[in-house]
Amino acid sequence: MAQDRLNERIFQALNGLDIELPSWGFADTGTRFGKFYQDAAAIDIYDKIADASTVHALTGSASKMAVHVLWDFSTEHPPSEVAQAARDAGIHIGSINPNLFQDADYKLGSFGHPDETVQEKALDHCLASIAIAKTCESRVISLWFADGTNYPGQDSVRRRKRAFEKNLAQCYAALAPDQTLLIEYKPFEPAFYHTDVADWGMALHLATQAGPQAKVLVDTGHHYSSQNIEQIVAWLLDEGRLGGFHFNDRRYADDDLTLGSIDPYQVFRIFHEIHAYGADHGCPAKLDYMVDQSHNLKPKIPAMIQTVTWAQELFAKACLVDLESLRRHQAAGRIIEAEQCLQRAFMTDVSSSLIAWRESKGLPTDPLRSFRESGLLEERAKERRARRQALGMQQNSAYA
Ligand code: AFD
Ligand code: MN
Ligand code: MN
Repeated sequence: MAQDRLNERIFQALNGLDIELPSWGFADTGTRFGKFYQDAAAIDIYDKIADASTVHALTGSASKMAVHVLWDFSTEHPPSEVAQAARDAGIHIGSINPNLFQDADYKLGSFGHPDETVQEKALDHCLASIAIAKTCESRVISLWFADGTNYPGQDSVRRRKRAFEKNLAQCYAALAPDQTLLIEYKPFEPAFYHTDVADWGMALHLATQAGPQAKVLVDTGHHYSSQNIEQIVAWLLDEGRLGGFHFNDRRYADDDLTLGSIDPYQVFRIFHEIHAYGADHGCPAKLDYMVDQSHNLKPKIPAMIQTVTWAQELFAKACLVDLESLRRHQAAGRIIEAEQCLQRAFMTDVSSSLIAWRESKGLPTDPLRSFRESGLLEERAKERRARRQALGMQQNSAYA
């Protein structure tokens, strides 16, 4: 394909790609075996906004930041103030994430808890989160439930299912006409015998029961290693129930590694399904692309820049699949030729188109290098280290 035709296709695709960053991805995180603190990690919501804004300023494709209600808002930093601070920084608040897993009351679940008063507490928190979304002018409330059990016989799966249906219906009734309720599934962790919303079928059922403004959120790390994620994406697209993604990569479980770091071809195949759907329907699917990653070892801001630029590159490659030839080969059963339509697009070097697109937007041609040369990481590390000392907070570990 001629370079100008390549650029035209890729520019059009990238102009429609906007990836929401997670506020929690900029703060210190760890595993149950410990936390490796980083001097440059965000201390408060305003640091997170500054860091997300930096990623957007350098990549041009990250204009929103997801927030976690309990971690990002407080009486001294209410939603209206945070939302304005985001706008002042050139980004805006994206999805609102209730926290239905940390409170001790949720030990036996939230929406599925055997005690109805705990279910009501969880429901009240979700209703408050929907109100926060309205204050932040956010269209998306994103629900993830840690609910489940650790042992056979611990609780009734069917009772819990019906409790979810009941509580989701009440959440749904509080939505504004322009809001979407995303229901995220996860096969296990922290529950280890059964998780109430464990797979895409359960999430699809709950979304369908709730109504047309409820859709499924596909977290790419929330699948068993052999699962065909692009098949799930194709089904949900075809049902009009794919709400969006939490992007990350995994080697073994919900590892929250950098998108594309383990299996970039799988990300490409997911993006191919989205491009093919858009071509068949004459317009791109309206999806919320979101990152859900926690970088315990990598420096946070560069890791998010790496995530967004990888997503741009794979999204650009996926839009190059020759869909007409692909359909002809599929219809004729020409397996190798059909497969090569994907492989050729995946192997296409799109770097000069990415550079041209970035230049057309006034963006640095190499966002990671530009960040490295900016000195921002060292500057924020120094400023935040001093602030942590003044606040008497945990300093960085030997692995900063
Ligand atoms: C954890 C959960 C889930 C959720 C995220 C943010 O596994 O992915 O979306 O936290 O709450 O990663
Ligand atoms: Mn997630
Ligand atoms: Mn997860």
